[in-house]
Amino acid sequence: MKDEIALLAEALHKSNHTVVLTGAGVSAESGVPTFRDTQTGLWANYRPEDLATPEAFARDPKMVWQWYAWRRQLLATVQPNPGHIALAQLQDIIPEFTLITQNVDGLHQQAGSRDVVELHGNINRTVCSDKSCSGQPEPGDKREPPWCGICATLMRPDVVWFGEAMPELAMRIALAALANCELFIAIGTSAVVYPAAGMAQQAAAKGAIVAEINLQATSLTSAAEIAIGGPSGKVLPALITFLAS
Ligand code: BJW
Ligand code: ZN
Repeated sequence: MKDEIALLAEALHKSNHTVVLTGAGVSAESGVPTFRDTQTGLWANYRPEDLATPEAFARDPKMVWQWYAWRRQLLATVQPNPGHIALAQLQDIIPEFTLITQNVDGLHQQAGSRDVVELHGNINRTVCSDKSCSGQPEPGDKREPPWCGICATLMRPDVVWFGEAMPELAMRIALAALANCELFIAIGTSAVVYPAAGMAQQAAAKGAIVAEINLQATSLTSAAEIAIGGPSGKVLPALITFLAS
């Protein structure tokens, strides 16, 4: 692993613009279950893929709302881990850096990362199901989900479900960065969910070096010039130490 970290450090030294794409694995060491981990307790019988859809919300809004409420409660108890902190430090020691995350937990920002491109939204924000409406619930509305104070439509978490488009601005920034970067690093993502899953290839097509940090092999591993098998909470701080030495 030491040799790969040295290779990645060298690639970072040479790169004028680096894009990092993160997934749920980066938050795993904070105690946030990865998306495709077995669900626990109350949710053991549900596949996340069956809950994170507009169809599930239309069918049973209360259940989907309660699943998100459960996840928000869990997030309120966790902290950024050394991997998040190392990525925030990286931003300050290399030239141009774009951090794109599929995570909705806000832990990169909590760790100090700036201008994070949130591809799948943020679980701590709530929006009206009518995306053209900027309403919020009336204070004290205890319904699950609460209703929009302007148009009385159901509120929903501000996240991207299957079949929904990415936030326009986030996607625009991400695509511009992919077209310009010299190094692309995928960290802690299974790379199965598009469009994020296609980003390594998009960057490579424009000439970028592709690197990966993951506990397991993914569809990206064989095509990556540098593949580091290990937990991001250990690999990323080791990388910072290497860069500083
Ligand atoms: C560690 C670690 C440690 C663990 N250190 N590593 C066929 C081809 C192409 C596309 C499609 C297709 N069929 C359908 C589609 C489209 C669909 C899609 O991609 N489906 C696939 C499943 C096939 N995509 C969409 O629908 C997207 N929208 C779209 O395409 O819109 C088109 C459109 C355009 C214009 C108008 C309208 C529509 C939307 C996708 C939205 C995904 N949303 C979710 C939920 C977000 C909200 C929430 O959190 O509830 O996003 S799904 C879920 O998966 C979540 C995640 O961000 C995302 C990715 O998961 P991630 O981060 O990779 O996590 P895991 O759990 O999969 O992997 C963790 C990894 O970490 C593992 O590899 C571990 O080994 C590793 N790991 N510990 C390092 N310590
Ligand atoms: Zn509304």
